[in-house]
Amino acid sequence: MERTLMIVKPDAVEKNVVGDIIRRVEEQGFKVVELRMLRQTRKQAGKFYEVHKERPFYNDLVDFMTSGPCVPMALEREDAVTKLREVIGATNPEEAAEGTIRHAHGSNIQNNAVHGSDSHENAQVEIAHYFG
Ligand code: 3AN
Repeated sequence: MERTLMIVKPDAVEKNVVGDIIRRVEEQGFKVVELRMLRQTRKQAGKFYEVHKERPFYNDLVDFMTSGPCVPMALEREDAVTKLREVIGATNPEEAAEGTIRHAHGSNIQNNAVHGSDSHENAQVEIAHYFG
């Protein structure tokens, strides 16, 4: 069993699709093991996306992630990190495969409905970021 972090981002919370997104991951065999709703401070969101600090979209990304509440959750299943990335789909919703969460609910490359950890190591750091 492995754990990964998913965040339902502010755009998806605003669209009232938190429940649909949780249903989609539960249907794929994930167990929700931690969950909360919070509106992040700029400091929290900035730290979470620190790896993107030098990218041109960093400030807009922090604005977006602090624009409303988000719903981080820790999800557990076998091969969780890789499997969740499949269920979420490509970063750009226009390139995300049919049936993926970003295809269904993403608006654009920034407002793309959900985050999923990209490695086992980052998953552990990201889960600790929200759940200690
Ligand atoms: P992913 O979330 O698919 O792992 P990352 O880690 O490259 O993608 O990017 C983190 C977040 O930064 C994305 N979820 C998205 O919200 C935003 N982002 C990535 N690339 C761009 C871009 N070219 N323009 C605007 N926002 C972006």
